[in-house]
Amino acid sequence: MQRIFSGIQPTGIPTLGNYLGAVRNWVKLQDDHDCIYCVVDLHAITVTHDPKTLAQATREMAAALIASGIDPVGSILFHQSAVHAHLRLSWIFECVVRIGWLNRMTQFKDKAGKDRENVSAALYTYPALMAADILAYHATRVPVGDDQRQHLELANDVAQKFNFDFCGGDSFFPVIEPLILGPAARVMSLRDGTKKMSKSDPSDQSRINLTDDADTIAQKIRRAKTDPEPLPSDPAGLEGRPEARNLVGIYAALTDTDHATVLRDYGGRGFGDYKKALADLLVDKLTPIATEMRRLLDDTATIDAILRDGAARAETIAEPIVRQAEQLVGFLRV
Ligand code: AQP
Repeated sequence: MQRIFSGIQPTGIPTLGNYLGAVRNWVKLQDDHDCIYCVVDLHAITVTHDPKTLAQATREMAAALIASGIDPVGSILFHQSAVHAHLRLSWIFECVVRIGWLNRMTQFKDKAGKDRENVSAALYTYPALMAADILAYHATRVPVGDDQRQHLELANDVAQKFNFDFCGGDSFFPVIEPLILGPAARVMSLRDGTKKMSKSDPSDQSRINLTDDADTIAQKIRRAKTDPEPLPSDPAGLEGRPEARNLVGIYAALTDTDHATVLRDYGGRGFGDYKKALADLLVDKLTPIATEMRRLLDDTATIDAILRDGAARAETIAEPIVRQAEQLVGFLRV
């Protein structure tokens, strides 16, 4: 079985974007892959964070993943800071990655914005840690949203350069294949169809959180930005209408169909009707997850035990791989 690795930052309650772009696919992949899923708390501190809430946010993210269908027994679920192999390999990769490669990363440009001189150095080198997260397990398939495609290309460049520099071209680190699946690989903000939906967006109205109740979901969808035209009857008519495209993509993803199928049913209709149907569908799909998440969070000792067990199992896989990488680099072992 091929090995899957993917991670999610405990930087807030997961959004519909995280769910449709990543987590829902993680759940499906468990059937026929060896899966390792990680709450990436080391990544979460690359931006300003509150140390008083990080541990609880990590538990909440683990609960959200289990409530969404991640099986912590059949798969491995753990938090990144508990397995030190990630950091050891990340340092090696920081020495392999070239500044010119990091300069091209659009996520850094988006997150740093105009305050570039003032963000952490770790936000800049984030893709080296991400490459280490995956390659410490020799994982070959990485399910992510479309926003992470560029980071995975960089991870492959890092692996290739490491193999060339330290292994005479042998493939010690494998090639990673991004799995970018479904019609909602990039869910956009409800307030601006050109911006991705993010859990740390300052506007709560821009996103659906997995814990939102039925009234909140209905209200956010009702207020979602749209244009004055009715829905088109085929996908070509979504061109230049980012908000309409986003709302259609969400419906398609939730019903496991595509834009064309949704537009066959709703083409020609106004957004009033469509938004009502979309809100009902969202409530139907998300309410069971929120309920299960609340139940799990009543027993934090069990969540902690799951993460501890996951970290021990993850370490068993990563430790020999990272030790071998250290040997290839030439560190003295005494
Ligand atoms: N809007 C999105 N549409 C589709 N997929 C998305 N993902 C994130 N946003 C969308 C996917 O979710 C996984 C976990 O993401 P992350 O938490 O590690 O980092 P992120 O991509 O930076 O997500 P956020 O929600 O935007 O977090 P913040 O606000 O903290 O930066 C990834 O696979 C990602 O592709």
